[in-house]
Amino acid sequence: MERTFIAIKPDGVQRGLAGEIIRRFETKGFTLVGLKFLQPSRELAEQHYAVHKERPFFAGLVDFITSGPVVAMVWEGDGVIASARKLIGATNPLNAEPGTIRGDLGANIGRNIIHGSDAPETAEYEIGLWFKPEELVNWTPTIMPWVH
Ligand code: FUP
Repeated sequence: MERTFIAIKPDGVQRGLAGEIIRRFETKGFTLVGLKFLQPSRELAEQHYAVHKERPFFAGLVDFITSGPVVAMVWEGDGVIASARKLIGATNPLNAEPGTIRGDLGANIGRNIIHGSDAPETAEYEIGLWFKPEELVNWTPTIMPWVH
């Protein structure tokens, strides 16, 4: 079963959107297997966004993601990596379709509320970066036969 890493960024937490965002993943039918609330260290943020380290927005991005608490999660389900990206919407909330999290709730590329892994390799890397194996719960909700 596929897993992806999702983080509600400091703007989403500060705006009180955590419950709304978690609800969208739950009602879609995905399974929560990891959840923690933390203010990321600079080291963690720099590792998380390592692919962007040469980009002009990197320092500001790290400042932002370390500026307050984040809800870090691992969600599981068939095709969850690509599906989560669809639920999240385009990187720039101004281009994100209505109905998506960024399209409905965000208005600025630098304050785009949520992160979701973009591919299986990044999902594996990010889950390993943010969670220890024993922090992930292997379980199957009894509702699953009704979803799939
Ligand atoms: P996404 O995968 O949709 O989160 O987007 P990217 O990995 O391309 O970018 C990571 C984060 O960098 C985005 F959430 C917002 C930030 N960013 C900027 O601030 N400016 C840019 O021009 C591009 C990305």
